[in-house]
This record gives sequence, structure tokens and C-alpha cells, in this order.
Amino acid sequence: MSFKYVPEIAKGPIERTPATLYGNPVSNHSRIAQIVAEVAGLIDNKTVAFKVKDFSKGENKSPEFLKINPLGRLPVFVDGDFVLHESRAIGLYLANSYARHLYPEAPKTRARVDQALFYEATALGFAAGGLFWNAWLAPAIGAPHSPAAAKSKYLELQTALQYVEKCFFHESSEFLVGLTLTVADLFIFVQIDTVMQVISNFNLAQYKKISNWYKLMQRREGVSKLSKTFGTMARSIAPPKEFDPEAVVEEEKAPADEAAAEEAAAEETDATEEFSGEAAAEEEDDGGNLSIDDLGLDDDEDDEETKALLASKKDLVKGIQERQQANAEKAKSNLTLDVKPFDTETDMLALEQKIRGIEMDGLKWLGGQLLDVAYGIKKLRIMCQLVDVKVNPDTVREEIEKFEDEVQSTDVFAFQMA
Ligand SMILES: N[C@@H](CCC(=O)N[C@@H](CS)C(=O)NCC(=O)O)C(=O)O
Repeated sequence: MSFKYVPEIAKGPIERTPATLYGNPVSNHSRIAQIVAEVAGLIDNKTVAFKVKDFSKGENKSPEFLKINPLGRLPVFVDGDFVLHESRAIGLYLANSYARHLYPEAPKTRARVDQALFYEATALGFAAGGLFWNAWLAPAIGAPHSPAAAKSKYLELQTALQYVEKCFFHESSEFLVGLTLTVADLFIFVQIDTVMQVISNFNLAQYKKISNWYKLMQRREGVSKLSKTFGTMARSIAPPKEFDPEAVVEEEKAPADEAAAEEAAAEETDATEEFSGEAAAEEEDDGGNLSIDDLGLDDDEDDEETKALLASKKDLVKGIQERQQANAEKAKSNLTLDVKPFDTETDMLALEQKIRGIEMDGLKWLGGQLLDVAYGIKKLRIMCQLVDVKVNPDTVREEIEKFEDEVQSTDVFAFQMA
């Protein structure tokens, strides 16, 4: 069924019928959009209904589906008359609309997140997707593939992982960028999970930071559910495979395979864009989501009974949203920062007052003390409490570093749940 807006009630987000995310958990692109919806709780709270399109039945090429995406590709996001293609655009739209903390606004932190995202969308994604296709999915479903491409994607993936290991996880953070979970963690998790679930001997342990991070990510709410669904669906297509980059190249040296291999390698750019995988889940119920159409009310109806029904639905949704907001605002963290001055001349008490003057919704300053560093220089150790959904710790640091005449650096001394 398609959802449509009812003019009288389409005045703000609380009155909206759920949006729909069409996808398939075997597709890494789908999971990039899905993971944001899952982690933000949008599927559980019925803001977004997830609907599987089965590649093997050609559901992504049906005339009806081609009307919403002429490319016949997944994922697609539909919210009333707003239709959005491209996995990353959908993931970022969901974060911007419903979970802003996942895409921090502080310019430098956002730039680092973007750096990770662009790398994910290019080098890392092509390598992981190409390996998934050429080493596992295409052989499993009898589609054209190239062992040589599998090897080169495998090597490209090693380079990409070396880069991620070296250039992210600053200050021993458990996250790729900054001190909190961001879309960078989510999108990159999808790519690494794509490989980990189907290549049984893939050695992620050699990348210590990535490997620890991957284990923690796998346990996160929303991430864990998505990863398990993907694993189950992948195993319903074929078991995970051992991959030996040297052996596959030997295999490809057979002259009869050469022409086919070259053709497959030429076709293979972002190989996962071409696949028609197997879908296990059932689809096309409306997820129990109530549409105003289901109430049998007419758009133009203005009798008292109809108005009362609309008002009671509106109150119900508003009540649920208020409770969700109240729960989200209970999650707080304590951040302790060490602020180093430029020199002994800096008036530390005045600096502390300036810092305490920084005001943000969700930020509360707590204790502070001056500690000796060396040669008469003191640093300020100052603590604050942050409402997680409202304030990103990196924003606080960037605000303090704006006092550039006095502040040389800010370092995180501690950051933990309050
Ligand atoms: N750039 C697109 C790629 C989408 C894409 O290629 N999806 C694949 C699944 S991973 C698909 O639907 N393939 C089916 C087809 O091309 O027929 C995105 O990021 O959303």
C-alpha cells in the first residue's frame, strides 16, 4: 500500500504516517540506510516501516517499484511525496531528522566524520563490496565474477583497513571519530560486516583497534539485530567461504576462464550494485501501521465525530513522542577536560570563568581545579555533564578552543556515562 498525507493533519512531524524504507538486508547499501533507522529506534517506534524487496523475485524491477526508483535499486526511502534514493543520503537524512547526535555539527568533528564517510563510499566500500561479490555471492548464485578481481579487492581492502586503523580512533576512543558513536561507525561497520560474515578466514584481528571496535559495535542495540539478520540471510544463500587470494589467481590462469574473467573484471566497478541476491523475509504487510485511510475518514470531513477521532490520534502520538524524548534526555555523560594555557601569563581564574560562561542546552558545568604542569604553568581540569542526545563532547572542546589567546589545547581526561 502507499501512504499519503492527509492535509488536515500534515502540519508537523507528530501527525505523520510512518515513512517506508524499502531494502533487503543482504544488500550492503540497504544496510547503510537501515542501520541508522535501527540505531535511532525508528523501526521499533514505527516512525519508519522497513519493507523487504526480494531481488530473486525481481521485486526491485516491478513496474510499481520502477516508479519510485527507475534504476530498480535498493534502498529507497519514501515519506509521503518525498522519495529518496542513495543509501548514504538516506542514512544521513534519517540522522539529520531524528538522531542528530549521530552526525555531529561541530565543524571539525563533522569534517572528520565526512572524511570517514567519503572513504567508506569509495575505497573501502568498493573493496569490501567487490570482495563480497567476487569471492562469495557471485560464485554462490552462479553470476559472472572474477577471481583476479577478488584478489585485487582483497588487497585493496587490506590497504583501506590499514588506513582506518592508523588515521581514526583518536585519543584511544572506542569510536572512529571523536568520543561518541557517529554515522562513520555505522556505515563503516556495514562494510566490514559484509566481509566478516561471508569470508570465514578473514583476519581482522591483525587490525587491533578495528577488531576491538568491531566486537563492541556488534553488541550495540540495533547494530546487533541488523548484523544477525544479514548473517542469517547470507547463510540461507551459501555458507561462509574460506578465501585464499593466491589460490584463486592460480585458478584463473586456466586459459578457458580468461575471456570470461576479463569480461567480469571489466564489468566490476562497484560490483555489489549489480547483484540480484536472495531474500528470505516476507514483505508487504503494512507493519500494523495505522494510516488515516484505515480509519475510513475523508480528507474534507468536518463533522464533530471525525474531528474528535483525529484529535485523539494526534494526542496519542504526541504522548508517545513526549515519553520517548523524556527517556532520551535521561542519558547523560560526564566529560572531564584538561585545558592547557599558552603560558604562565594566562589568568587561569579568568579563563575558568570564561569557560563556565559557555552555555548550551544540555550542558551543565561541574567542578574544576588547577593542577601543576611544569615551570609554573598550571592547567585547568574541569568537569561537565552532558545530555547525550543534545551535546556532543567535541562541540564543547571546540567552543573552549575558540578562546585562542588563552588556550593552547584541550585534552579529554575522562568521559563516562553519568
Ligand atoms: N549507489 C546506490 C547503489 C544501490 C545498489 O546498487 N543497490 C543494489 C543492492 S546492493 C541493488 O539494488 N542492485 C539491484 C540491481 O542493480 O538490479 C546506493 O548507494 O544506494
